[in-house]
This record gives sequence, structure tokens and C-alpha cells, in this order.
Amino acid sequence: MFENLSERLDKIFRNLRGKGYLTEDNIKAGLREVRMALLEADVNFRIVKNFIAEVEKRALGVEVMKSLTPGQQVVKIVYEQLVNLMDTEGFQFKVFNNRLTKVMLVGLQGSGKTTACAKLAAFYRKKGIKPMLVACDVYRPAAVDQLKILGKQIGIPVVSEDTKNVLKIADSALSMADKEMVNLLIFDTAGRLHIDEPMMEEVARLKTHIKPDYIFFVADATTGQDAVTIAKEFYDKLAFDAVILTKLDGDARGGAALSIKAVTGKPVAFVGIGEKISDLEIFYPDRMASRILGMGDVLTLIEKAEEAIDMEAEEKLARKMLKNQFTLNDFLKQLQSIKKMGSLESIIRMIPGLGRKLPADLKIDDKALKHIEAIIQSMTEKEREHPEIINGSRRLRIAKGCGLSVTEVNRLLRQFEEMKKMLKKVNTPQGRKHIERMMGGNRPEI
Ligand SMILES: Nc1nc2c(ncn2[C@@H]2O[C@H](COP(=O)(O)OP(=O)(O)O)[C@@H](O)[C@H]2O)c(=O)[nH]1
Ligand SMILES: [Mg+2]
Repeated sequence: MFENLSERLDKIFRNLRGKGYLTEDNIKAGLREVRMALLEADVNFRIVKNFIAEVEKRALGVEVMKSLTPGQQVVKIVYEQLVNLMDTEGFQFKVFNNRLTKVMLVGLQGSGKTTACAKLAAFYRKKGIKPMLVACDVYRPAAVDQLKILGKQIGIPVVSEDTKNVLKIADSALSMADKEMVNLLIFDTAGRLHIDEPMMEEVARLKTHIKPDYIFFVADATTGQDAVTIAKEFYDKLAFDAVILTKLDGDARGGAALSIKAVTGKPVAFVGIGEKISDLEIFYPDRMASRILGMGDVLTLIEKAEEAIDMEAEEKLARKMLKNQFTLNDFLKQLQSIKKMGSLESIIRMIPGLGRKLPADLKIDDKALKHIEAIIQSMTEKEREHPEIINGSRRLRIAKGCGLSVTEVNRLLRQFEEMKKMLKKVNTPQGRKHIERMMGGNRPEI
């Protein structure tokens, strides 16, 4: 999903990564590309225009975080704007197991309404809700049968009647739901190939009659801006509450997902990601934004860096590393701050440029972190600063002090030596430049 958009954005930000500072020029060049990428993804042009203006305003005013490259900083802003664009705040689909919630699905023929009815019913039954389906698409000959078959397949009752009067069917369903103590009554409705007045009027009549708690507009994501235009027309007539975006599995561009909230004012609540009944997910704007950017690792790094790292201390440490003055004390401090962030190995591998330099077989076991900490803590201050003085008898004493074996003490010292060797390798003009960039600019004293 969204392959094209993710790929393009990834390339744009990779180019920005090499640029040093966020300047008006490099932001503009980058955003021009983002703009093209969004338009090619079939996002509504007015939305794209506002989006770019907003990102630009924020990017220009912002100070680049020391641990990020300019490209990453722009990714962060674009990411946050994408989340805003698809925001679901203010909407909550609430279903209770002690009363009835009435839901109506509307949309064009073929958008996935009938399938979505069954998916929703199955989704909520798993949560202890008692659902029932109502077949109100009385025009397409096979529509009622399709819902009945789906209902049978998942063991959920379907109300249908041999009449074209949908209000009558709705009445039967309401009294049946009351009798059976149903919690979630889902009305499948008719949709034509194009919007037409009689169809709209019938759905509007059904709405007035049953007074649904929620109306979901079902949109086929693969139709891009058409889905968005139709959503707007449905919204003007029916004022739906949220959108179920189907066939996202077949949507390589993402335009509908990105535009529908901005155009209708109503968020996507669920997404269909396949033909199977279980292929329904709650829609989370943040997850969708990171899927679109295809930059899970960079985003996670940014988030974690913001949460846990003391930037100044990091910078000092990086400089020490470059000067080859990195000691076991620094290692210990580093371990302690890294423990807050997650697995040591995953963090190291997320650092752009550095991750790739690490040997693939370098395994840092998280359980070993505690041991390493214990070993260093039972060393004297002098030993931590000058590990070369740690001879056989000191090793034995340290091992006893932390309750671990001499082998483990040896392993740590060996690992530390290897790490220093590795740092020496990174400590080339090119490596230094990279770290300088990570720290946000040229620092002549390094
Ligand atoms: N790939 C995929 N196909 C879907 C999805 N939702 C529905 N479909 C298919 O789309 C077609 C039309 O669905 P249907 O529920 O009959 O649409 P309706 O006319 O709006 O009721 C069917 O072949 C479904 O299997 C989805 O999320 N992914
Ligand atoms: Mg149908």
C-alpha cells in the first residue's frame, strides 16, 4: 500500500539528509518534491497546497535537533502534518454490551458495504457484543443472498424480508433486535453505480426512520479522488459520522486516505485490507502516516531521542568517542540511558550511517546489559577509566564482587576493546563528518 508515495518521499528525504542545515532553499527544493509526490498519490490539490504551506512554515521556524539530520527533521514535521490531516479526534465509535447501537452503512455499489457489514459484526462479536445484520439492499437481486451467505458463514443472524419496502424490513429488524437483546444492529443499504436522487432519498428516509447512532460512508480507496468527491456528495445529503475505507490492500497511491477527512470533515474510522472477514482494522492516523512515509525506523529514532536523551551529554560523549577517550564509565552511563530507550542493538542500528557499519553478527543481548552494568559497577574508579590495568587478580575480584564468572568479566573487557576498535574505524574524516552532521553542524574543535 502507498508504495509509490513512500518510495518517493524516502528518496527526497535521503537527499536532504546530506545537506547540513535546514535553509529556505533546501526546504523549498525538498517540499517541491513532496508536493509532486502527494499530487501523484492522487491527493486533492487544495489539500496538498495547504499541507506544503504548513510544513514550510513549521520547518523554517524550527531549530534542528542536534541528534537529527535536516532531512530527518523535515520527516518529523511532514509526519506530524500527515497525522493532523487524517486526524480522528472527536470521533469515537462506542458499542455497549447492555444496549442497542444502530449503525447504517451507505455508499456506492461495489464499494464494499455488504462485506464491511459482515466484517464489523464479526469484529465486535469478538469483543463480546451481540450483532445482527439487516438486508436493506432490495434492488440488486443477489444482494440479500450475499449478506445471508456471509451471515451464515460467520454465524450472525441476518434479517431480510420479501418486500421492496425497506422501512418495513427495518421495523422487523428493530423488533427482532429488541427481542433477541442485540447490541449492534447493522443496516446494509442499496448503492447504485452513480449517485442518483431516488437512491439518496430512500437512504435518507431510512435514516429518518431508524435514527441510527452512526452512519458510516463506505469508500473504495482504489478509486482515489472519485471516492473523495462522492464522499462529499453523500455527506451533504446524509451527514455521515465517519468513513470505512475499503480495499486499502489494493491502493498503491493513498490519495483517498489522505484527502477524505480534509474534504468532508469526517475521519476514517475503519479500513478494509482484504476480502476476508477478518480483514478489517481500526484506523490509526499515526500508524498510517508512518506507513505512508515508510520510515518507521527514523520516526522511532526521533521519538525515542526526544523522550530519553540528554542532548548535551550525548554530544560530549560523541566527542569523547571521536577522540578515543571513551571509558568504561562512559560505557556504563551510555548503557543506563540506552536502557530507557529500548534494546541496545536496535538503537545502535537505527543510527543512520552507523547501523550499516556494524558487523551483521554483532549481537548485543539485552539480558547481558544487566550483567555488564553489574560488572562495571564492581570495578574501581581507576579500573573504569583505565581498563588496561585490569589484570588476572583484579578480574577475579571484580567477578566475585558482582557474583558473575571471570569468563563474563573477560568477555565484557574484550567487547569493550572491540567497541573502541570499531570507533577508531568510524573515526575517519568521513565518519567524523557524519557525526558532526548528526550533532547539527560543524564543530571545529572535534
Ligand atoms: N481486496 C479487497 N476487496 C474488498 C474489500 N472489501 C470488499 N471487497 C470486495 O469488493 C467487492 C464488492 O464488495 P461488496 O461488499 O459486495 O460491495 P457493496 O456493493 O458496496 O455491498 C467484493 O468482491 C468484495 O469481496 C477489501 O477491503 N479489500
Ligand atoms: Mg452490497
